[in-house]
Amino acid sequence: MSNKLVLYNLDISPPVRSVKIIAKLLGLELEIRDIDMLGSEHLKEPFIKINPEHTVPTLVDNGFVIWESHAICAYLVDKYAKDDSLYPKDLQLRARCNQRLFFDGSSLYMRLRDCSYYIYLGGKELPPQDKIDPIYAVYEILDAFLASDPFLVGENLTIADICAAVTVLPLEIYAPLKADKHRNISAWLNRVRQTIPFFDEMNVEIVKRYREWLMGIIEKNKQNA
Ligand SMILES: N[C@@H](CCC(=O)N[C@@H](CS)C(=O)NCC(=O)O)C(=O)O
Repeated sequence: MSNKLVLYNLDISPPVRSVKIIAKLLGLELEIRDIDMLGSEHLKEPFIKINPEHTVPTLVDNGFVIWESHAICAYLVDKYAKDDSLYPKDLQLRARCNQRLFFDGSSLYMRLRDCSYYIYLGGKELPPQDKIDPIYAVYEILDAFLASDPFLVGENLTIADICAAVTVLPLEIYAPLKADKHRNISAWLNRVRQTIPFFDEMNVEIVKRYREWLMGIIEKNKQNA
């Protein structure tokens, strides 16, 4: 493969990790370019010229720019996978996969973002119950999706499983899964881990560091009060 794939990166970002996992599954080499968000590099040129929405992940494939992790994952599989199992071409399977991807982006990830921004914007403790309840409400839906199938789109792992699982891990910082209520989610997470041998390696330590970093921000916010 002669194309150079450039990925604008932030290690703690779950959507970036989904892209990295899918690229690794596809055997793609990425040139990683870190974006210093604490230094607001994402809000300045040249990054803003590449992606006016100023988000990571952003991928550049031989001059073609695409951002929004779910769109990137779909593009990478469509372009580079040897078969369509990670993002089925069958119309109804693809529609279901898209539905689960949009569910991740609009429901799971937005709740994570909401809690994290609560801390970034000065929270002196973990987010209050009115931010936690919506996470448990969305876990119920995810658990129901997984009641009849091993993966989110039936029998096989797709990009929807990867994106959603990568979001659930840091969501657990705020709302741990409950053994009695979220059995399907827990079993699915184990299945995703078993199916992708490097899944834990690419997630566990960084989520731990993310949690410690958040706790550090809470401590600083308390001192600045
Ligand atoms: N739905 C987007 C979310 C991307 C996103 O919000 N990324 C964060 C980092 S985790 C970011 O770039 N934030 C900077 C900003 O929104 O200005 C995706 O899946 O790519």
